[in-house]
Amino acid sequence: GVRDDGVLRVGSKRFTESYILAEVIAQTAAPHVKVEHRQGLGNTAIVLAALKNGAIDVYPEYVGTIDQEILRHTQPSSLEQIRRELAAQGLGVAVPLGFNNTYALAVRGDAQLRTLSDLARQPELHFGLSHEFIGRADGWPGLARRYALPQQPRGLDHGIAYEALAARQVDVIDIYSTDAKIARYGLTVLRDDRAYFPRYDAVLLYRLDAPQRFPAAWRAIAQLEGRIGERDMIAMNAAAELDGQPFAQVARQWLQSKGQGG
Ligand code: PBE
Repeated sequence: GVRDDGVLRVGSKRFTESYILAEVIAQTAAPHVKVEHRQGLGNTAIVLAALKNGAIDVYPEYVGTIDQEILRHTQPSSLEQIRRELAAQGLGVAVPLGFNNTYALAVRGDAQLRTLSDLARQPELHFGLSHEFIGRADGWPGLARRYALPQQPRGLDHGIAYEALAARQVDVIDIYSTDAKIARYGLTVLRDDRAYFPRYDAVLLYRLDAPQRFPAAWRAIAQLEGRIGERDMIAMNAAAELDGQPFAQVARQWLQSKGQGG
């Protein structure tokens, strides 16, 4: 159950953007409430379990992930439908942050490939895909089916995927479209010409009791709606991943640039 000790707990998944967004949420709430960031808890299933059992109150998630991975829909559903089903589990979704971070596949810039359909004609390509992507219904299994891909992917950590691709250990990786390393490594992101991937708009997934328990903090957090554009997010990811800045500092600088920092 909920530890009702007056502390607002923010969770994050184990990748750069999730840590940064959780810091933005935590620092936004900090003037109003005691807040704790429980960092890098794990994959979607683990962070969701933490939310449901009250270990955390809110975390940054993505609409496509909620729809397909959490609610197990195979067709995109309306936000209204998503809201209804989440509410039955005591959860809410709100505060769209302002950008889409979709999965996509990418290859080195010198590869003569443009679309996901092109991959089916190159069975010798080596795929190195993140573990969660390989296991997810909206990831590899459905993608391989949609595009009739014959390759067998090998699992790797998203944190080393770009380096493995550059070192030619693999030829194709899954990327998150707001990753700063796409531009840094000059990759070609393959066009999803059969419209496989849904939208992964960043939103907050939270316990329905959180806005009532932390009204002032929640009003501040709600002000984040629409404030983080795709460029902002890529720049923050770059500050952390390419320049090695700590997540909390990246979040603080972004908040200050928006006139909301302390
Ligand atoms: N992502 C990219 C999402 C899905 C698309 C890794 C940011 C996630 O579920 O975390």
